[in-house]
Amino acid sequence: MLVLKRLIAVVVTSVTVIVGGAAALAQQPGTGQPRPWQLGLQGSASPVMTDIIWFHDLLLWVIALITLFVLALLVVVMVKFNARSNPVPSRTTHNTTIEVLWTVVPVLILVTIAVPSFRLLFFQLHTPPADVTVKATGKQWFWSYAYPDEKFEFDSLMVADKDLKPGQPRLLAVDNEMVVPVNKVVRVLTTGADVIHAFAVPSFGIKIDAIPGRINETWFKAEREGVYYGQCSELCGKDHAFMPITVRVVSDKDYAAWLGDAKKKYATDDSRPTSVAAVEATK
Ligand SMILES: [Cu+2]
Repeated sequence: MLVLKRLIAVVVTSVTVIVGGAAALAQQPGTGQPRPWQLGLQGSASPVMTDIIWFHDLLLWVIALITLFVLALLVVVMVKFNARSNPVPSRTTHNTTIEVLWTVVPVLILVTIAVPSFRLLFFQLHTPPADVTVKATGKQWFWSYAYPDEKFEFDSLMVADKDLKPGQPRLLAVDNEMVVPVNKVVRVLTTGADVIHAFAVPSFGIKIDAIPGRINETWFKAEREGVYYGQCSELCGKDHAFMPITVRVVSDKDYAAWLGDAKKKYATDDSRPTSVAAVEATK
């Protein structure tokens, strides 16, 4: 018994130290970008991400309770039914009640999980009528954003360490940000120009492959103004880690002003077919 007590004491102490230390180090999760020593998901800035966080927390409770229950069963077995305290073991092999229970209870738990899981899946996959459409093309190794309704497109490249301005996070900031209005449904179309990339912005709860030769679709509705960062999330070559995504969410007025500027700044010459322009650009 002494050994068991010491063992329990060691386990309890180490769990307390680990959990306490992690909690002390862990910062509140940032919204829009990660924080050093952050635990958990990034904060939510969209309805989909709010639901993802809720579902994640629900699952955490379910998993924790099941794990504790199994641990308790194991401890009971170890204490009550070891060779010393229970020298003559029972020869029971079947118990209908328990067999029905351990089949039905897990099924009920899975059904309880499945209902909110499918609801979230449909919420993510069904794009509501969009206010703004942005096409994000993954390229080795940067993103291009096209606003098809406004007829312009621009490239978005990572800011090198030496050029970072105060407040710009390393490896996440870009020169030309994708800009969208606040509280509007933004439809994001993704494709790849060379290999498979993936467009992901954690605070919006979106992550979708950008595949050459096909268009994928996802959506988000940013509920607060601010700057939100993401990264390419499909290993796409040597500079995969250096093609971040920056989304700036602004008011309707600022968005209209940005659109006006952007149309001039990124104006495409419609008189030439784009393929010819692209070939000439490489010369
Ligand atoms: Cu990529």
